[in-house]
Amino acid sequence: MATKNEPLVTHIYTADPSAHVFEGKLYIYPSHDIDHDGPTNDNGDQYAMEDYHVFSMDDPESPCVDHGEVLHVRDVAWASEQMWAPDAAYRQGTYYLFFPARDKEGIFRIGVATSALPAGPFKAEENYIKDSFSIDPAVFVDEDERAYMYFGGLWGGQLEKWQDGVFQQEAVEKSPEEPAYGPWVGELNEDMLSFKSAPQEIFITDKEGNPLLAGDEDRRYFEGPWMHKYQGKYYLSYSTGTTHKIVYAVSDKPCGPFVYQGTILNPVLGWTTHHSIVEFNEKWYLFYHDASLSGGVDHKRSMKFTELQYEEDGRIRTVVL
Ligand code: FUB
Repeated sequence: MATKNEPLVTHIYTADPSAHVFEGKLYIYPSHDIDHDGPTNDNGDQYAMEDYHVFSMDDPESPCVDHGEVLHVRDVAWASEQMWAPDAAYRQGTYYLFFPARDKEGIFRIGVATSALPAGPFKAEENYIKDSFSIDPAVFVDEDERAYMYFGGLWGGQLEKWQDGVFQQEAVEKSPEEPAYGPWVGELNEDMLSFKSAPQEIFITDKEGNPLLAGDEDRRYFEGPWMHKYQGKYYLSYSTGTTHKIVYAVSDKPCGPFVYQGTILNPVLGWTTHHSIVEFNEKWYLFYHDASLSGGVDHKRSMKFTELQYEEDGRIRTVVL
């Protein structure tokens, strides 16, 4: 049986858990952390993942089942290495696994693979999604069936290198008083394999309407976006990276602008923090990871989950672990 706030599995390291309810069960799509021989640095070279496993639980009280390897980088024609945080979606009989990886030039792109089953195995498309870049795809299918991909991550995720629409290796990071980088969003076509139009940057402001600044490291976007809808409002949650928090912002529209609200999860053990939010049987759950099982080794993380509570006015209560 899965125990709350304990690693969901201990036979392998798992990170960046994206949870969904498919066919009445909880399905989890995490990264698969492994050992590496290379350097550890701000570029994230230590996150040298090569494949994905899919997991499921009949309900939050049930054991977490490993369905095995569902996609390996060797089977992705366009990718070279670093299979980072994935997500999954369902539309009209097909399950889609969205995943970032470096292409043959070392540039992070986002690919998609398909399966008839939520537990895979998945078959990757020949090329990455046209106009995709950076990392951490999170795909949200709205009640009207329109699907949006949120993505982007700073530093190793290369988001700051795409500010002029082309990859610029030498691009410098914004200064602290400039408006912060936002995550990007692109609506997907009905085939879920391509963008309907070019993705756009999302703006996040404070409650007075001022853009969050690049130096506001407690609140500004860093990586790991997630979108969920609660009582008709769109909740964009994300990692603040250097300050290691999961925070959120709210909008009336899926593409924003979003207004910053507060903290969902305070720092956990390890540099990275990454999450997803899902409703199951009228309760809400936060899936997240930390590095407790490996004794704090940043690139060997374990997925966990806990219940998420809302205040009556829709604010999310900061999780106490
Ligand atoms: O797992 C590799 C990277 O670490 C993810 O893409 C980020 O969100 C961070 O969790």
